[in-house]
Amino acid sequence: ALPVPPMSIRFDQGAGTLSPEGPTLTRRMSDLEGLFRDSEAWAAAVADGDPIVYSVVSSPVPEIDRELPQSITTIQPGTTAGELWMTKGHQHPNHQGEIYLCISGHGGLLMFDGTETRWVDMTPGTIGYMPPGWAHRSINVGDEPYSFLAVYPGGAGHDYGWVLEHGMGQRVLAGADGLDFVNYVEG
Ligand code: M6P
Ligand code: ZN
Repeated sequence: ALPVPPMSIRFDQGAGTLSPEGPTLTRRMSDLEGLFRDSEAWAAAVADGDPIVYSVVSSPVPEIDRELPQSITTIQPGTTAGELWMTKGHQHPNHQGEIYLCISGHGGLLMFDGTETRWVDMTPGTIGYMPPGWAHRSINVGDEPYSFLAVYPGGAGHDYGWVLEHGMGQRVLAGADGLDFVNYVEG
């Protein structure tokens, strides 16, 4: 990836696009293998149309050291066997920080350092801070799409295996009376 000049970047909320744009990513249910508590319900959702769970549009700022890339993630509302739709979640291999700014909808930021979990409620205007060493996953807890801006060091990277190996400490289910937080392993 080549360096880019100083620039402004516009987000079109209606279209969900950035201009100028960089890579975009669409994650369907099949991309979230091994992450939902109920793997049979996950497989049934994959078989039944494999819905889009979230998309990530990026600016053209490259993911290389000393650059500061940004992306906007939009998670659709939904549940799989009660578990709220979410991102895969990842750890930064070299333990670097990151911020999220909620743009629209209602979400939550689940963080896990291997021992403790933390939850940040995300409504428009909220900035969630992920310190170095805290794996992070975003969850749509509302009934409309949840969108947030991410800003992160270009060399941060994405370690998805860490989450498959360690989990995220907690899972977030849609309860009759709000959110239900359950232990990751035994659910
Ligand atoms: C945010 C940032 C991105 C990340 C995306 C989706 O936009 O943290 O770096 O890729 O969320 O999350 P995940 O990579 O866990 O699927
Ligand atoms: Zn990250």
